[in-house]
Amino acid sequence: FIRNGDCQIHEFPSYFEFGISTSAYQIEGAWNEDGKGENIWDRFTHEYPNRIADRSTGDIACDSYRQWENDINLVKDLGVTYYRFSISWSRLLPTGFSNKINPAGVRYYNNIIDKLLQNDIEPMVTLYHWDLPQPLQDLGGLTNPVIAKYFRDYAIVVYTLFGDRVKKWITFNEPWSICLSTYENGNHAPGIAMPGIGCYLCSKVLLLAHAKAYHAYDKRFRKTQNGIVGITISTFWYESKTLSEKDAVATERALQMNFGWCMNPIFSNKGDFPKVMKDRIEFVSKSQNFSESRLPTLTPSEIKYIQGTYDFLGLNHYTTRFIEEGNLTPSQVPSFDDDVGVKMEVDPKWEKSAAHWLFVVPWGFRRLLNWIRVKYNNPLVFVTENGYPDKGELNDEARIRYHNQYLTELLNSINDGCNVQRYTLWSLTDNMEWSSGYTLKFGLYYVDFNNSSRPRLPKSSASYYKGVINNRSLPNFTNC
Ligand code: GBH
Repeated sequence: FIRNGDCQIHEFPSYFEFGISTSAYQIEGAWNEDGKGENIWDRFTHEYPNRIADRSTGDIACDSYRQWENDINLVKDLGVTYYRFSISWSRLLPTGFSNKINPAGVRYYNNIIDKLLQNDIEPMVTLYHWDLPQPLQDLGGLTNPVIAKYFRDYAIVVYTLFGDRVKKWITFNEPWSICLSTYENGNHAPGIAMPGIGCYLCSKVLLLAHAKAYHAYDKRFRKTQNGIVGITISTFWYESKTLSEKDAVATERALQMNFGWCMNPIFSNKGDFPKVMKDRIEFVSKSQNFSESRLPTLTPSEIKYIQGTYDFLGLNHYTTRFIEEGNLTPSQVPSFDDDVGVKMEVDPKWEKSAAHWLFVVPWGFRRLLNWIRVKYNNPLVFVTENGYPDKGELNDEARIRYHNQYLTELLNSINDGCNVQRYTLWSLTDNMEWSSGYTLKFGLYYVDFNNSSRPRLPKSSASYYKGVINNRSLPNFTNC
């Protein structure tokens, strides 16, 4: 399904925009200052230091709560036209509920938004980048359907306060990561491992929460504010390891059960979870003696309510795996991996990164973008993250190579007819990489975390990215 030859365009089209991204918990710090409430990452890092690679926390992180002005100067210096950041729910609503708004939180995000606009940088705001207010977790977090309503209330507060100036909204960052890391393997806060059960409950609540926030915007804000609302979904690319029918079927199932899981209900014409996913989980659940599928049903009215709730797709993409058919005989113990039933592999020739999960496979990006074009009727795509982890080198040649190769494939995808209009590099500065703490660095700017004033220094990749943005083309365009 890749259409044309390579190399028809070397320059990014005039409509194409470059941006840079961060998230609140990973950069802000000031976890308990000026009225901010506790969130699940505060609680998790404080209570279970062992579960973070370097026993660190986001208590100070990059100190961006104080250094936001400097950070916007760094954003400005790159020459990007927009900045993707997230709002900390509990900085704005300390208890998570919308009856009490924290004025210092309002001030903080107003300052950021105003300063961005003064510098001709568009704010692109994520409502939920993994930092749920702790009181909502105490009620069951994203497995409790009532949280969908509280998320809508939070979204309404945010639209009301900032929607006069913010015109691009992302409801959730990465449902797949939220559901699996939180409730399947428990690697992320609040660290609840309920394999084969928690992740599916979470996905339904998350979809309803997203849809409620979307409809609220539609009904009450779109007319006056004139912005757009989407969701960011992440996925690896999965490539069949062989040409066999069996492996091709397994590969499609892997794509459907990872990416399609939350993509289908929102972006497909029919809505609902993918059929192959429903069938497989129902079959495995029954054979494990459950009375019904562990994947909750979406009722016809829920399907209708969720379907079509997007103005764009936010896509996070980092890496690729090869797929083979797995052992399809269900084990006695439920788990997501067992439900998917495939074997995932990497090619030993693929270049490694500092993260065990990330291999450099640029061509997978183009395959993915084309698969989305074909399967989902060529939606408007904003790439909301793509990044490379290393140990923090200032002369970060490997990061430059990674981005140049992935951007080459993005250009090829545009040439193939994919409607990709934005590329957002992850990330502005080195930051708190969740369970990996400060052991993995994705920044264009180095941050000295041993120095209490957290000085920033540009890496080589910062000038590389500046050059791409300024020239609107890639150095050493190698695909020709
Ligand atoms: C993004 O997730 C996040 O949005 C961002 O906050 C983060 O800083 C960035 O990536 C870099 O990681 O250890 O084998 O269980 C990317 C998708 C999903 C990648 C979970 C790592 C864990 C793999 N992530 N995955 S594993």
